[in-house]
Amino acid sequence: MTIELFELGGPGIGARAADGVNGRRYSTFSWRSRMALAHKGLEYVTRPMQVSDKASIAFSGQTKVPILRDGDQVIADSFKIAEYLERTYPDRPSLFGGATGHSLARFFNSWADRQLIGTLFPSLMLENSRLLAPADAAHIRGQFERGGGKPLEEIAASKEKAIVAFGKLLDPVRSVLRGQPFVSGSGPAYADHILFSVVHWPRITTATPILAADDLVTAWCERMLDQYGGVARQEPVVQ
Ligand SMILES: N[C@@H](CCC(=O)N[C@@H](CS)C(=O)NCC(=O)O)C(=O)O
Repeated sequence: MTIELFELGGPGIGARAADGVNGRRYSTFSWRSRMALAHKGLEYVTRPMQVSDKASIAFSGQTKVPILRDGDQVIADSFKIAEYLERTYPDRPSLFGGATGHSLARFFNSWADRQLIGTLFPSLMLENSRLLAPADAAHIRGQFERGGGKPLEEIAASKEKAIVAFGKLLDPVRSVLRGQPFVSGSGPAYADHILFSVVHWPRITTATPILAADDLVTAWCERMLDQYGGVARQEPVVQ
């Protein structure tokens, strides 16, 4: 049975196709699912879609990605996808390391979504939208301007402040990484995938450096990029 991952696609870069969907994979949440699938060693087919065009995911009754289709199972939401993979493929490497790890990963997911993404991403959306097809750029602009109550250019003006605030939020992570190579211990697991998705997204959608070269989180990010045959390193960065 083929596993399919529905995710955002953007215009191509270099040798990649430039048809509006077959180039970049820039959804932070779908990177969580990508890393989880790689961790489990599961093959899948990517089904890219434009954020402004929901026709290809109408079957799911959802408007957001990632969505995983595995036979007759359709799962939306990156955390639910991780739970599904853990439940359905228990003989593969564990994403949570048991019930306690599962609960802590839920906390980590909530922290990443509410604090990390909320602090950093709005001010980077202007840069992100410049990479996208016009309809997708307009969709993203409308969404973030409604949320922020001001033009995207004004939201972007606070980028430097947002980067500093984001860096401070990562202090507990640095403290953990002083004693172990991964958030989850000696090897990566789903909490690492969650954090990685947040740090990887600015790499692949903006030219703005978020972390200093000597930051412990940068070293950890490099370790994550080396995982699973370097799957995330293959995604082109913005020059
Ligand atoms: N809680 C969801 C969030 C999913 C989400 O917000 N996805 C974004 C892409 S990164 C999306 O599909 N947005 C659709 C839209 O803005 O119309 C998850 O973890 O999967």
